[in-house]
Amino acid sequence: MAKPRILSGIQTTGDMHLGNYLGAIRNWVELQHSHDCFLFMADLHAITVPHDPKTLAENTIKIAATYIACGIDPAQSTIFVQSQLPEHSELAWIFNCITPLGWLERMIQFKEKAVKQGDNVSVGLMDYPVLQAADILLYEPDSVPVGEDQKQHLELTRDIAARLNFQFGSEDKPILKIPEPMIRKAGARIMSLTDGTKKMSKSDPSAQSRIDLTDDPQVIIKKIKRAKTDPERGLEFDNPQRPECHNLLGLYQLLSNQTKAAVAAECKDMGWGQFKPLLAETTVEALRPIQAKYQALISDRTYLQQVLAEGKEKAQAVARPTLDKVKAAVGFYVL
Ligand code: AQP
Repeated sequence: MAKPRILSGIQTTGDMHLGNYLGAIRNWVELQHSHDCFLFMADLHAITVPHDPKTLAENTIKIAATYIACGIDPAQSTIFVQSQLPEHSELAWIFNCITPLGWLERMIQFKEKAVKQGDNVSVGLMDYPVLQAADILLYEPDSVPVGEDQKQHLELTRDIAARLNFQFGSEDKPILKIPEPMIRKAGARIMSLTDGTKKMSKSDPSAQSRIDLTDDPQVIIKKIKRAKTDPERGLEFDNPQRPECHNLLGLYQLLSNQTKAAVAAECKDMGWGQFKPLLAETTVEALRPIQAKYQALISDRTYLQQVLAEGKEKAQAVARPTLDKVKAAVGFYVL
């Protein structure tokens, strides 16, 4: 029996951090044994905010290398670059023409990101979730791994698919398959090292706010040493007055592969002076094998090119027929 299919991606907006790893990639590594995974670099999404053309391609190849270094196996999973498949933009255009503007105006992520752009908000930023709907629906996945922040976008994807099916299909013969959300395990939302209420993010202007997967041990130790804490003694999860404490304990739990209860018991009497070196060492050791593999991969451009070329071919073999099906249903002239 065919494995259920999932699809996910990461924007090529900068270097990958612990949040991307613990919140996304590490789950995909596990899922690839039981699922047929389509994993891509979202470079079309990366240009919805101002970007540097000198780093876009390099960010793309670095993310591909990171996926593999973290354990994504190109022989099992399909790794590809979004912009290399015109099917994504083409389906997004068709979706643009059936999506009511009001649906997009309600998107929380748009409102949050638009504030940061001031007068320079692009149409692309508003259209971000429509492109995301195209990314997903082209591959007819059974489910889509989503964090809390992406739930609203997946709902929109489902609404767009249902609208297309309703307008151009029939009840017994839907055009697009409507995917289910795959809600991520709790505790995988990693927060900034400088503010425990803000998510760790590639685009945060402060490098101190995140640990990049390629940070060397000395940098990791320094960042953890400087991480924001509080004056209390004894460490605990789930105290809303202590978001940084919750976040750093959560990082330790995930990186040391322990249960929450075990970490709570181990750290309940610790002070920061004892805990921070422990977290730093655990982080350095957890990232060591990933970093070694990454360094080997990033200097082997021929191999990475080959993975991406094969990924493109495998992705297109699924995406093209879906797009053709939609174009035929919408009524385009077919040669
Ligand atoms: N802090 C985080 N904790 C847990 N998961 C996270 N992800 C990102 N940050 C965290 C997950 O990583 C995947 C890819 O995210 P993305 O790069 O496409 O977009 P994002 O969520 O907007 O990530 P960033 O780092 O904050 O990027 P910028 O700064 O460019 O917007 C997603 O599965 C996401 O949930």
